[in-house]
Amino acid sequence: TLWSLSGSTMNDYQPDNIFAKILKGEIPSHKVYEDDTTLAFMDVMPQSKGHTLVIPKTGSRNLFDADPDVLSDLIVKTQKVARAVMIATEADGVRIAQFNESAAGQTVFHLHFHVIPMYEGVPLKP
Ligand code: DGP
Repeated sequence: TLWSLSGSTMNDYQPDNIFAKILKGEIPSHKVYEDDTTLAFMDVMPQSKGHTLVIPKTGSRNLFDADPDVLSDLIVKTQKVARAVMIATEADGVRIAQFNESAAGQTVFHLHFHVIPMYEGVPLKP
């Protein structure tokens, strides 16, 4: 059986997080894709050339509290964005990353997928 995650701070969505502000237009971003449910924009601290973030327009803290329908849509949109990023950057591959909670490296608590272009022989920036 699975332990219940309810009642933990992991369900806590803070509507004033940076990505919520980007969605509301309160903070500028370099948008690369947008539709009814999803926004993709350039990461301000890119780990490689073309590093892009894909986020749902609805609020989830991370993978744990995300609605399955939102997640399904988000991965399909991430596929679309990853293909476009591959072509635009002429990368040799793409890494998809997603972190949950601080211990795992999550710093912005609005669900997102990283689309990180990879170039043969080029290490990621820290
Ligand atoms: P994570 O560690 O998975 O929570 O990644 C958050 C990413 O968000 C990190 O790579 C840096 C990026 N980031 C933080 N603040 C901003 C911002 O204001 N604008 C943009 N475009 N990206 C941001």
